[in-house]
Amino acid sequence: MHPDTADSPFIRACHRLPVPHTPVWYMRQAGRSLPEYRALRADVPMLEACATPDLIVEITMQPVRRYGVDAAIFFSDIVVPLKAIGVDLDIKPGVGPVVDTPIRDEAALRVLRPLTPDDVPYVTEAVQSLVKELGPTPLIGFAGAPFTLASYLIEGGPSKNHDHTKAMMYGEPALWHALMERLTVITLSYLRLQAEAGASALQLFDSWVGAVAPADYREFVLPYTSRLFAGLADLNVPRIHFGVGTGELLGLLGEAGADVVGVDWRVPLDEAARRVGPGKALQGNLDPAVLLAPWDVAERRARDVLARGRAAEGHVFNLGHGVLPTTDPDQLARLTGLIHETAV
Ligand code: 1CP
Repeated sequence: MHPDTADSPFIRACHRLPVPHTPVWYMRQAGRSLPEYRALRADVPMLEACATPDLIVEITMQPVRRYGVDAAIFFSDIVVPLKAIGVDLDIKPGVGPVVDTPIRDEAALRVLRPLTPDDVPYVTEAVQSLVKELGPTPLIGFAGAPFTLASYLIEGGPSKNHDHTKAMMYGEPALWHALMERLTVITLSYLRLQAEAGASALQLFDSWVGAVAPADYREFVLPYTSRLFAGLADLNVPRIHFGVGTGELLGLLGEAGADVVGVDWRVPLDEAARRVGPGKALQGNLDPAVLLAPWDVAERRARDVLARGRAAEGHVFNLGHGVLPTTDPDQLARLTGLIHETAV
């Protein structure tokens, strides 16, 4: 980790310390909304790009150069560690992760062996290069959370209702817990190696966990997310916990033990602060689709997010989910300027 990142607005906000301006970065800031990204990726499949250190570094840097955001997010995907241990999967353009043989029984679990740094040398190498190149700008490492990874593995690809996933969770709880256990071991090693290589913060993406009810979250998911955050505590890097549609789960996400809770656009930040409880910073939560409207509309909405964010003990400005591919990069440039210029 670069010594100056500790004093950056992003890391300070995560620790709920005073900041000169509200820090801002965007989920999927590196990706299809950027022409320079599309040019680099034109002839390179997604998973090949994710295993090529020079490309990882360049794509991670693109939005930092263009927008001057307060943090970089490591360019990769949540399925990269699964691919690295031998799960037969691919990322299909326009679809997302697709698993050749979905995991639906005990025998299929065997492929989910523990991950070691030797499985992902390109991740360690790219993190180390990025930390040098970024200087005082923090690098966020990340992983998919066990529930969200389980959904891709069980369904075999993106899913609207997570039917097979919930069928296993409710109908074969022993198999479910064995799968979550293995994914927790993999995810913990993967996050730790990114921090040990120099990442300044870690974000756990539980994008699809909003599909479960609070009581089921407590029984089937919380034991694993709690263990993950506890297993990262000694690293002394801020831990961010993100999900979509998690309004009813915000209290439980707070309980899971992260330093920062991500909030999508469905719950205003002042109400989210109440639901998450004390001792946490919040990250969010402008609706990404607002950036498709004219700037004056986006500006008004962004100012409202900033104002409500003051109810939180620390606030990292972000969108409620990833940048939509059709977003005009100039909107994100204007938004970044607005966040930086607004008095805290
Ligand atoms: O062809 C392409 O350009 C592939 C599109 C793409 C990109 C740019 C995918 C496939 N993944 C990514 C990069 C990516 N994925 C990042 C990059 C860093 C950044 O944020 O700038 C990150 C953090 C992810 C993480 C990720 N992948 C999540 C969690 C975040 C989220 O958006 O909720 C999830 C759910 C995935 C799965 C995935 N990978 C790709 C797609 C299209 C999807 C979603 C598919 C679905 O709807 O289920």
